Amino acid sequence: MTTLSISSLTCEYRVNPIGLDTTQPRFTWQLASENHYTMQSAYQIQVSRNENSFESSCLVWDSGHVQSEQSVLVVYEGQALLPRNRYFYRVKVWNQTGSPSPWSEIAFWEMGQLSPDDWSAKWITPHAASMDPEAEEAFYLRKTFTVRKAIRKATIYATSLGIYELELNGARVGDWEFTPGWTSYRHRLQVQTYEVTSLLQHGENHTIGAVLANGWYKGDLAWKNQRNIFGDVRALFLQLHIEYTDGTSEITVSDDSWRASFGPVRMSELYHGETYDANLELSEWSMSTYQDDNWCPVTVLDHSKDILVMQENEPSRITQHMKPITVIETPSGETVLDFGQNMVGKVHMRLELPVGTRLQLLHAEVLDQEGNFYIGNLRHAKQTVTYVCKGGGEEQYEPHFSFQGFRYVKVVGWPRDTAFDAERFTGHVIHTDMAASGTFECSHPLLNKLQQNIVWGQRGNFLDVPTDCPQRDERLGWTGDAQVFIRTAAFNYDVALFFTKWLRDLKADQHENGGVPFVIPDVLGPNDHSSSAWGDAAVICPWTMYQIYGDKRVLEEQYDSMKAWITYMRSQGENEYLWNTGFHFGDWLGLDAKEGSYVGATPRDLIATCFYAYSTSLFVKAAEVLERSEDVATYSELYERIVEGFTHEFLTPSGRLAAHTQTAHVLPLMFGLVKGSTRDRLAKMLAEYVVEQNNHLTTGFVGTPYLCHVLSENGYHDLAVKLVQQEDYPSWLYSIHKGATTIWEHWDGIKPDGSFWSDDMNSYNHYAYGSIGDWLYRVVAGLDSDDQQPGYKRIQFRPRPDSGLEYAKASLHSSYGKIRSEWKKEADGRVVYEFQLPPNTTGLATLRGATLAAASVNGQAAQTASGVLSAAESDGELRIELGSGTYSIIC
Ligand code: RAM
Repeated sequence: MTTLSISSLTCEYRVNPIGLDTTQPRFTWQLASENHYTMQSAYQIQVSRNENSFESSCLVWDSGHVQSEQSVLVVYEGQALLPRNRYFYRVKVWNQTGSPSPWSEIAFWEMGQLSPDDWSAKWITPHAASMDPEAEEAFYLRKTFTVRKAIRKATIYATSLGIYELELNGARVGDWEFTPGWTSYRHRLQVQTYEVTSLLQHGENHTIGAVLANGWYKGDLAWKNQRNIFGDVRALFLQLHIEYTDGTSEITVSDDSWRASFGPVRMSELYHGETYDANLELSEWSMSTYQDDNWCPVTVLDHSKDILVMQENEPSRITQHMKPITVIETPSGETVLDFGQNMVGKVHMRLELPVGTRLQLLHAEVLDQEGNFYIGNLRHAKQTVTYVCKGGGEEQYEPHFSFQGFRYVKVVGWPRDTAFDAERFTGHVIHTDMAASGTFECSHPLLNKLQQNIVWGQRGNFLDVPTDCPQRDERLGWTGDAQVFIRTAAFNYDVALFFTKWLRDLKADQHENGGVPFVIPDVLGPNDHSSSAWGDAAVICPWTMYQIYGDKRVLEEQYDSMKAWITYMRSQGENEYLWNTGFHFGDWLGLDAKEGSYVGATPRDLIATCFYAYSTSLFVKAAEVLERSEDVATYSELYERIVEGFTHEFLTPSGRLAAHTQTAHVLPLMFGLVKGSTRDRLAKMLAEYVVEQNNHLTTGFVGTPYLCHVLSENGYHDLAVKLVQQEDYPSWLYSIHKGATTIWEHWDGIKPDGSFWSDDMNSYNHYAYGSIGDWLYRVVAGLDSDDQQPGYKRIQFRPRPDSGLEYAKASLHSSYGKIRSEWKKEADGRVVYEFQLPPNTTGLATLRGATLAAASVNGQAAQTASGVLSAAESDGELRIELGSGTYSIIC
């Protein structure tokens, strides 16, 4: 009897997405089966224009029976897709014995606008003669229109220069935050799609309204008091398509018939907070009954439509509500809410205070040594929300166009005669609404807390762009930070779309000579040099997307950008195979830095040359995947030369490294630049450097992500375990003893004596050192991918019960379904492993020190257990090839 069925259908990584602009969308499905070792041998996909019929006359594509194991990102190859049309699809598969599944449930996707010709909307902004275009206030824009027929479907496409919120007939449209998100606005601007049929059901007259604030487009950005980086005029761009039940349709657009006004949002800036005067509210302004006679005209702005792309990643949303855990009266008499967690988002308040009460909320990450409210590390970012009450009952408010990074909120202006009520405040957590995908847990409570802190660091800094920090006047898409953290990020959340979008921005902002700006979107340029390990994001990130999601399209899209970065590096050095010139961030914040410097002691030319080699090796792999054989040959040769260049410059003939830091040893080992006895020697030296520090690290941004990997892989796993379990300074767990609930920028953000690292660059929410998460998942729990069959089509289980722990477990929702890798030590010395592989995958479990004779799989002999494809011992390891299913292996 077959139990084969299909469980989760996605199109371009999303469930029933609307507003796609790819003309070759890709489908992914998961198989469900109760049998061990279930593989797909063939599939069939049908796509229909009609939800209720898959008759051939309705089909725009029938793949037919395709002999293939592919169940992830299968490319649509049917008729040309039309803008705004909805398509319905279903999938059927056959397993390896030829038994079919039933047809899946029906899923759909909907196309968005496909070309500049699909737009008739105009960019609109208030007329400068009546409203100051540079005003701090948010603009309110509105338009009333009439509908006389029964509506079948209504869809809004909208975007803006600045950030916007939409209302339709008095109701907020959608629950997305900070639309249209942040892209390289000069080249690319995302359009959001909203299905609004239900908001247009009653009456003939309807009103669309939009509120428009500065956002990333023209507000303060970066630390140099820069404004108007992308442009100096805010504008709205909107098109509403209404389809009637009689088959006709109508379009309403942003044009010069709209009206504009100021309203209650007096000031709103991403860094600085928001000022809202409820007495200025325009009651029911987005209803058709509202009189807008005193509103101003708008004018049409000449701005490109060629930059418009449909929304590419998940939107930002409020994903969690947090209540204060306590109210603190500080030594200096401040009233401070403690939310118990350094978070990113905004505070929602429910107030019942007299008219005119001016309440201020200031946001901070930490309290100072004395326990007072501390905002020194925010630099120029004010993070201040001011609300003026209108009185007369309960009023609710949260800022619209500003987010804050905070754990503590100082409340100023609460009336003396009213008892303070903390229950009236709720923290709203906001980030890109990626699906949570992985979990890691072990027997060490502080390591579990570390894992939680890493996840919170990711949540706070994945707000449309991977930012370094979410609180001070920075919050930028630093390439180096993104590069070191991406692999960890891809364990905790599904980041496929998030990075696909960001990489397109990287490509858009890349310099003509291949150089990569320090931050993406680029707001620090023009800058004619790039830094190693930062610019390498151009290669490392697409390659990681391929490893984790098996996504070849990302490689195709980024291929020229990857190549351009290699070309850039090649043109930099005094000789072609060494990068020994120019500015680099080096081993940023390494503890072996000279007094007063941010740059660790590892020579920058060594770092640059190592990354030059590494990126070239990844580029060769990408060229292999895409079958660009000429590039494979050319760049393999280049790689060999760089390795020679590295060897010549940095290694002594007897195999010692000319630089004496931890990071200098980590990089060549991690990137495979040294082999044989040189490798052993470098690993031994590295171990000695760690031991010399009394088993502590000295590494910065560049060495830290790889340090434990390199130790574990070269026979010093015990040392890696000691390092990660250190609790005193400097270590990962040290910060937890100092109260950290996120990852800090500096190992000594708060020093052992309780004082702070200086104000000038001290973030308490900086994910870079959270890159240790990757080692916890891949090494300690042993859940890893295999580049030969990427996207977890083949899974490598390499658990390490010799990690000084009683148990460890990791899980991951991959494109194929759930994967688990767990181990537990029993009192009698046995180790119990649990592995779970989703259908249509296989895996190899490599168990150190285990023997065939002493191992059982699901209670049976290893070789004969159901689902086991082979089992053999070699080099002191037991290797078991597994088909899909769940296995309990006792050794
Ligand atoms: C700091 C950022 C970032 C780092 C750069 C070099 O300003 O916080 O983390 O990548 O410097």
